[in-house]
Amino acid sequence: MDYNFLKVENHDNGITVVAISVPQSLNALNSKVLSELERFIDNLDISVRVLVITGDGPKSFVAGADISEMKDLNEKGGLSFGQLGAMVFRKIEVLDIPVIAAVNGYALGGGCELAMACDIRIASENARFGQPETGLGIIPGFSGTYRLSKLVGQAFAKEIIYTGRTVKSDEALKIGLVNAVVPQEELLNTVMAMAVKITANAPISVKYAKKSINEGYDLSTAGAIALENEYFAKCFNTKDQKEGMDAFLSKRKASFTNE
Ligand code: DAK
Repeated sequence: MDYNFLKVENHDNGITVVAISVPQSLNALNSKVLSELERFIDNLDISVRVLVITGDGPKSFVAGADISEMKDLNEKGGLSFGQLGAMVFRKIEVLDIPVIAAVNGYALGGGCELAMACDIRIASENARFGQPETGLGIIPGFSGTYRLSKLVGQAFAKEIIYTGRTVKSDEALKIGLVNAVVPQEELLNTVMAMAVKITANAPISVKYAKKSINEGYDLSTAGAIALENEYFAKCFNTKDQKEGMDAFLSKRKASFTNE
């Protein structure tokens, strides 16, 4: 499939890396880029086990939503632009496979929001996070008020959003916005090693674990426990559960078939 703003690498170990590539704007997201990202997500091959999202080039993951496109929007236009981004990011969040953000530089505004829609964030030392929207006369519009509060708690989310300040990678790690920080030259290798570890496990288990964590988060304690129990039980319908346990008891490496 052809893309103008995405560079896609399909590795034969079930890992796909997609880089947002809009060099003239530090990979800012305009509606064409968002629509392309949606098409890419909708057409992801069933054999892909882990998706990695990164930014093209050494400087920026995504420097936000495209300010030149947003500048002249009215309320109706703002609503549809916000809905497009929010919908694409939600598709990423609920994908059946884990999505890792390899944050290789600026992750501002919509870039921070894109990273937060991923399951796991690994940042390079030069990564810079932030939600600078209040300085532009808007608020985060791709679900950033919600996801940042969820990830780092309301106190930090409010401070970061009200001030619009930049969060360096070491602070992002401290407040739980990212899982790890590594030197830039090690970023993709680190992410790929993590992805390989995930692909060694039973795909259905990884999928149900993701669904249980995501869907359980918005439920009551009792509801979340009941939901986990349902997904746990479903695992026993799979060949991979038999294989995983048989392999353990036979002291051999499991060979999962995603059945
Ligand atoms: N949009 C458009 N162009 C951008 C851009 C952006 N977000 N970020 C950078 N660029 C462009 C610059 O304009 C510049 O273009 P030229 O002048 O070369 O033509 C080029 O990229 C290189 O940028 P700089 O020259 O500024 O590079 P520096 O290294 O000096 O600075 C920077 C890098 C990332 C610190 C700086 O570019 C910067 O502050 N960029 C803006 C970051 C930002 O504010 N991002 C948040 C955008 S707002 C909503 C929907 C969505 C959103 C909100 C509401 N609804 C409508 C519901 C989301 C909003 C955002 O994400």
